[in-house]
Amino acid sequence: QRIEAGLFYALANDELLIHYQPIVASGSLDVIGYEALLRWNSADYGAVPPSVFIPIAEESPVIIALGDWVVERVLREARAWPDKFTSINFSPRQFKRLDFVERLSALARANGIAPGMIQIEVTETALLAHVRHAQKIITELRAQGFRIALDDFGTGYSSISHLKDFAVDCIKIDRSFVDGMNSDRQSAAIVNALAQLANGLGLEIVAEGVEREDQMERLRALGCSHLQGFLFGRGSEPEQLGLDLRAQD
Ligand code: G
Ligand code: G
Ligand code: MN
Ligand code: NA
Repeated sequence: QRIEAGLFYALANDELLIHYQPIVASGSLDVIGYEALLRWNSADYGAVPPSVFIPIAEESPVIIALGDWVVERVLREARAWPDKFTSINFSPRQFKRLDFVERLSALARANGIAPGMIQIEVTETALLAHVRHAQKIITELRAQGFRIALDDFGTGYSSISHLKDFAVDCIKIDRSFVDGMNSDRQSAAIVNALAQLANGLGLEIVAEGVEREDQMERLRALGCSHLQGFLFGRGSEPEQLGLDLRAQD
């Protein structure tokens, strides 16, 4: 397939990069962490969004090489913000790599990053495709001190029991609920219920897709501790984050 071959080419020819999108505390609006988002600027196809190439990569061995590249790059770049956490997306196919946890631990150690500053994001739907293996990997990751977030929570085949079956640290409320908050009662009620549930379970909660002030105010009032979205930043290369990377290396 062209995209698959294109990704191998991209890996070899430096066409990939990571954008970091801020996650803020809803009270102070301090940036407390970043989500790492993979970007592909292809010489042949232009900017290809991950929503296009990740699903294709997941059907191919290239997902393993891609995941290796992302982890290596992100942990190297995250040295510039040791006091903030970094959240990395994974598809559970990437957990199939036998030394996944070991490799992540080794890279964290080599870069002097505390595992507690690294958060792994996975979707529920993806976990359900590989329940037993995913549970094993999540247990191992948490034993090493890494954090786990359930991404896009509330979409797909969601169930509150997943919060019990998969020991996670954080849930990320899908942006469709944030979008709907002002137009339908259901979305606001769901956000409110999820925030209460998270607080009751001692989980962190991040509301995604916050684009406007009124959404921010609303989410604060509903008890969301953390916010992410274009209102606070779209995501940019590390050089644009206002951090002095020259202090590194
Ligand atoms: O950035 P964008 O909204 O286009 O991302 C689309 C999807 O791609 C999101 O669901 C996001 O979780 C996923 N994604 C972004 N970066 C990575 C990555 O490095 N690895 C994996 N597996 N998925 C990613
Ligand atoms: O599935 P996941 O949550 O990992 O997807 C993250 C994607 O959501 C990123 O690719 C990013 O581009 C996109 N995103 C982040 N903030 C916003 C926002 O405020 N509005 C919209 N429409 N998309 C966003
Ligand atoms: Mn995500
Ligand atoms: Na999400």
